[in-house]
Amino acid sequence: MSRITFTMIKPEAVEAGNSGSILSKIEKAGFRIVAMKKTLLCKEKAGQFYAIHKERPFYNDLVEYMSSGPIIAAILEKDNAVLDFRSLIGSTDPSEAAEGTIRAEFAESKAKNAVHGSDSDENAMIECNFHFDTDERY
Ligand code: 3AN
Repeated sequence: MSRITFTMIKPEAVEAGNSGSILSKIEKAGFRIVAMKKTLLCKEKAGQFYAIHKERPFYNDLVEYMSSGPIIAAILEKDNAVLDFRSLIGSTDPSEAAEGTIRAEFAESKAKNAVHGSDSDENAMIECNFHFDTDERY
C-alpha cells in the first residue's frame, strides 16, 4: 500500500477563501504536504487530467469548471493515504457526505465539490506525476 495521494482544492473552494481551512483539516488528519502549488489549469490540461471521464455526460462541464479559476494541487503523504484521504473528503455528492468530512463542510454541489482525491494508488502516482516534477517534492 502506497503512502502517497494527490489532491486538488477546486476553483469554488479557492475562490471562497476556504483553502486555508481545508489545508488545516488535511494536516490535522495526519497528512504531510510533500509538494503544493496554486495554479490555473488551461482547458487542455484539465481535459487531460479528467480524460478517464471523457465518455461521462458531465465531462465538458467538468473541464470548463476546473479551468475556470485557480486551484491548489498537492501531493500528500500518510500511511494508507488514498483510502484515508477518501474518508476525510467524503462522498462525491456533498448531500451524502458524512458529517465532519471536507465535502460536507465546504462542497457546493456534486460538480463543485471542493476537493479532488485520488481513487487508487496507481492513479495517485499518475496524478502526482501529471502536476509535479520529482525535484519539487520534499
Ligand atoms: P470523486 O471526485 O469523488 O472521485 P468521480 O471520480 O466520480 O468522483 O468524479 C470526478 C469529478 O467529476 C467529481 N469530483 C465531480 O467534480 C465531477 N462529477 C462526478 N459526478 C458528477 C455528476 N453526476 N455531475 C456533475 N459532476 C460530476
